[in-house]
Amino acid sequence: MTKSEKLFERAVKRIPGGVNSPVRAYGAIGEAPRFIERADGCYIYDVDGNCYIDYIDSWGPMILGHNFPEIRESVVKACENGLSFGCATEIEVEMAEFICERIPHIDMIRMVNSGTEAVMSAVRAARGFTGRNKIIKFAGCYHGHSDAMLVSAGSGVMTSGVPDSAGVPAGCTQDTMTAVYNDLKSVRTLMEQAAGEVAAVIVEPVGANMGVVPPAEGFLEGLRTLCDENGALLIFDEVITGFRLAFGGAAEYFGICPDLVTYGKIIGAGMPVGAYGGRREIMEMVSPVGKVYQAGTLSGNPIAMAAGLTQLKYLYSHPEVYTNLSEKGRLLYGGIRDILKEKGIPYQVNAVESLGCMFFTHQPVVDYTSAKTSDTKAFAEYFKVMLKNGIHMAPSQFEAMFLSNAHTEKVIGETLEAMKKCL
Ligand code: KE4
Repeated sequence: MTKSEKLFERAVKRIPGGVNSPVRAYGAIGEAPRFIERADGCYIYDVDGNCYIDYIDSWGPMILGHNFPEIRESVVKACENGLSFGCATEIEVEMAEFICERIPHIDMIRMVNSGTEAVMSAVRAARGFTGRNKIIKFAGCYHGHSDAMLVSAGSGVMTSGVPDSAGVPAGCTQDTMTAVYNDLKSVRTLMEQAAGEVAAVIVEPVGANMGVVPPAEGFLEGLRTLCDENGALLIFDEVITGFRLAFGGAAEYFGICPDLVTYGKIIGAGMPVGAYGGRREIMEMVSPVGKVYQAGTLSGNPIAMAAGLTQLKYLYSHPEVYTNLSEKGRLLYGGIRDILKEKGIPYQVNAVESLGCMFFTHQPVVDYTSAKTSDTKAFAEYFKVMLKNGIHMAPSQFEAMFLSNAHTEKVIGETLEAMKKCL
């Protein structure tokens, strides 16, 4: 038995499924997950000494690559002053100012500890601000595991094949309505059905939890218009796209102004950080200044802020990272398309900049239903041979590949060579 297998045998006795987040369990793959010991740049190393080119990148935070020196040093330095005070600190002000002064649609921002918390809080703020209860989300989009969002969710929920979750009372989801991604008509119908009751539409501006599904031409603009016409707020869930597609995220990349935005992942550089922000009149609804309660012991934790702010400052002062990521995306996803063409395999490749994935289906993937036509068994076999060839990807068809600035042209070439062998 490998060390990973031995660890997994122990883990399943004491941790549900042996993991602290379901998708890590390789449930869709059918073998023991690799237990990781360390990571550096674009490489990750498991407890058995195997080295892999990493395309999980901790699900997005490691946009500069693992173990980035400036970030590591900022964390070590911050630790010398203590880990947590439960009091206001200067670096929280710096973080808020840094974001608000550079992202035009954010007047105020609140730090929390995960993307789930960010979404849960933004939804509550939207309901508090509008005095309405209904929320429209999209099938296949994943917005964390708060009760109201566990309806036709993507990511690990989709991977598990369980459409929703046990333990969520109907009362928690009765005000969550599900539309079809890239289908404005489905949104308009829901707006008409619940006229005057919709607090917000929440959307992943690029779907990345049903695999990668880009917004169709006019889709995001259409959501903006529908929200304005119906007095609803538009929430961009930018936990994945935030600070990745551009410093200003998908809002900047597509030129759409949401009313609220949620962040996670990159904002914490691998430390537990989420955030939600937006127009002052909405954010001033949030306690202690407003009537929408939201709190957190470790929110704005100084160590996490040190990591996140260092990463954001680097990204802002090195805009070439974004042009690099664009080029890396073209190399990788364009290379996959070339391989499929050469081999006459009609699988689908969806990508937006550094985010992308290959769907094991012959039909275009534009939403949850078309994503689900993918052959997940074929994906599992592909995943296993790619792993054997030193490529570490998300263990699910319904996730994204995350490129970092540490992935070189050489490494992308090696990845494509492995794909040629494995497809
Ligand atoms: P967290 O609570 O996991 O920090 O964020 C929830 C979340 C919210 N919104 C979007 C768009 C997200 O993608 C996520 C979490 N992403 C998944 C990856 N698809 C996290 C991986 C996991 O669940 O282990």
